[in-house]
Amino acid sequence: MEIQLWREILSPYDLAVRELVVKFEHLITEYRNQGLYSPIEQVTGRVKTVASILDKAQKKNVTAEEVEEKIMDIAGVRIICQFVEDIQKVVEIIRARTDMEIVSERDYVSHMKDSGYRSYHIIVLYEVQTVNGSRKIHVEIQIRTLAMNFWSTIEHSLQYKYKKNIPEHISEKLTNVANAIISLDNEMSSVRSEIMDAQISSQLRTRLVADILNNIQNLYRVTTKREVQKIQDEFYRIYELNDIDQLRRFGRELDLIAEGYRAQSVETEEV
Ligand code: 0O2
Repeated sequence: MEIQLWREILSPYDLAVRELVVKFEHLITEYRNQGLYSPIEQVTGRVKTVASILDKAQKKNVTAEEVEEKIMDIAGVRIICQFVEDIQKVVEIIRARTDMEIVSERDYVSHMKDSGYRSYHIIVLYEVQTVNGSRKIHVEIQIRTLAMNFWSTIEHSLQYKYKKNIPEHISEKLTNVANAIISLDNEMSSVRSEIMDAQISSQLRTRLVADILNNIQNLYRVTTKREVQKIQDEFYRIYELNDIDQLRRFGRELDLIAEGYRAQSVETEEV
């Protein structure tokens, strides 16, 4: 097949990957903006290289004409979670979506591959709009923890280096590491709620401080510099106490002050 033709073939896959990455990243933002824990930590995506498509086609006895129908992971999205429990949550999120249709699911998390590989795979059909009309594209979504991702990234590069014939002593080590990763994920799960609480309060604090600073900045426009300086000094004093409740209280007081100035300016405008 000509290079130009490959470009045309892969273009809708590229669009699908880019749209899906934006959509999943937006979910992270939504969770965090609502002060909630996000089961998704990171999202990446890629379109398989032509070389990798050709290798896979050859391995599976797939002709060039059958590639799009039979190779389901030309478009790939990877969702990384912090904890094993988050994987199921992400699977449920995907099952509930109306913008993608599940074709198949493979649970290599509960059923680890002989290689030691663990990940949850979902193949979906996803519709994209192109200049030639709409197209439904197969996309493989891989969902795994940070630890599983660490293992598979390393193992994948070794597979590449050794052309899938990883020496015995290395594959033994990889199996040991895969088992260590199961223990690591289990250990992390046992302190999941504490970690989630810590992350949520850190996010809340960051948002609270941003809101307070925003309010202080706006006050510069409506009151005297001296007055704002006093508020700012009070903010620094409370900030150093490292007490989220005091910070919250200060934020609320500042909201009331800002609200008061807003009301005053509306009255002035009306007069
Ligand atoms: P790449 O380079 O990541 O794109 P099958 O349907 O069983 O005939 P298929 O389509 O390979 O075969 O399905 P499978 O086994 O679910 O694997 C799909 C993808 O999962 C692979 O794509 C890898 O990305 C990943 N994967 C599966 N097994 C392993 C493994 O043992 N180690 C690592 N590191 N990744 C794995 P590709 O096309 O093989 O590779």
